[in-house]
Amino acid sequence: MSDLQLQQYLFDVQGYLVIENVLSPAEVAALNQHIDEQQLPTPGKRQRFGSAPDGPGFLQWGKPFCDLLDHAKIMSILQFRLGDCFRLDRIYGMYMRKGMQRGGLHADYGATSPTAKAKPGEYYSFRDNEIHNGFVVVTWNLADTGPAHGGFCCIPGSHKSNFKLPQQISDAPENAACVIIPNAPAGSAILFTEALTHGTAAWNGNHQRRALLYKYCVSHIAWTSRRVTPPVDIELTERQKLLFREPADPYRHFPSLFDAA
Ligand SMILES: O=C(O)CCC(=O)C(=O)O
Ligand SMILES: [Fe+2]
Repeated sequence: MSDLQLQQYLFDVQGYLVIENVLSPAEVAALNQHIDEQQLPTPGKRQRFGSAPDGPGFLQWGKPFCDLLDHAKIMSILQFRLGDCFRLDRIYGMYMRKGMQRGGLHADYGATSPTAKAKPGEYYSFRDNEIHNGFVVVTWNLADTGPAHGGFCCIPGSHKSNFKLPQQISDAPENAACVIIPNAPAGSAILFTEALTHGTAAWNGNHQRRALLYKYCVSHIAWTSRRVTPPVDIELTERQKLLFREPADPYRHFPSLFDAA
């Protein structure tokens, strides 16, 4: 079995995947250096930086941020759920310092999504026109995250759940054995479907959490009516430019990203 088949199996079963050593220590250091240069306020009430839409967000901070848009190690995994035609929907960075509290568990699609009409404990039958998995996030870890520190947390397999998240788990995810904080060292990428029930665990690390989140949609759906715009004066490849296109029907009005590669 190829590595890709293994990744496909695990991504399908778990709803997320951690790929280690995608970025070298030098690449991680370069991205962190660019972030340092922004002189952002100390993380506190705010956990996010460099968000877009609107504008290009942190992509404007340097080419290394743009190189991640279609990094070779992630494209074939994005293709599992998004097919050949997808677009960049939004981006933001996350930073946290010791003592920062957790966020709530959530899912954007499926039984636990805010728009689902599922009742707790009742089987939720999916309708044909429901969007389940059209949205995949790539989180680039610029600092170690995992059970000892905090960071991204999720309920593996929950993207396939037919029942709404029970209130007990939502109230105290830190006490629920089904909620895990995957080990994801600096230089790793976490890919997850937004149908997965996930969230942010409290940060206990002595170091600052730093992550860059790139969120991709199948080409014909969009999360908002606002768009990430390409950075100014940074040269993008033809394939990277496609990621900034307006939503459109795959193939007919939105080209395959894999022909241009
Ligand atoms: O990495 C995290 O802390 C979770 C971020 C999140 O909730 C999301 O990307 O939708
Ligand atoms: Fe989320």
